[in-house]
Amino acid sequence: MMRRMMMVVAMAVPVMSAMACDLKVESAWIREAPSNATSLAGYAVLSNAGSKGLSVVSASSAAFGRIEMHETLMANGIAMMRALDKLEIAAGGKVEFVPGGKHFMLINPRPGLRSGDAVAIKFKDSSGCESTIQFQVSAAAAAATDTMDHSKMDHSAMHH
Ligand SMILES: [Cu+2]
Repeated sequence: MMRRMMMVVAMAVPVMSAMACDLKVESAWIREAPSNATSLAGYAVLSNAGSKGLSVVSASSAAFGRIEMHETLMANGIAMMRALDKLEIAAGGKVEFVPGGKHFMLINPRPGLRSGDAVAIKFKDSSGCESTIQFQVSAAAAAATDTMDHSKMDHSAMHH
């Protein structure tokens, strides 16, 4: 009985992954950080190609212990971060994760991630659809797009 269950699960996987998700993730990159960093920040443009609203409910990767979705808020001139348990995207809408704004908090990174590396991150939306996106580790993208020096924010000390 157990063996039969396992077979069914294994056969279901290719069908799921071949299904096109309404969630699209583009311009995905991770800011390169010193090798002792306890968390990295990831950025991307997320859009909903479907005709109904969706929400991103989780992100995970073999390269990180945990991934959270954060937004940055200014309070009395100090940047604070808040964790989002899900991210809603309207039909046809898009949400940008950019330095100084929303970001993926990539906690406990695998050591040795360097500019030029690609890291797979799996997203799951509210319909159960999963899509795996390659994020490029980059130092150059950080320099080109940074408007706020997020790298000096001590993520590890933040309370969520
Ligand atoms: Cu954060």
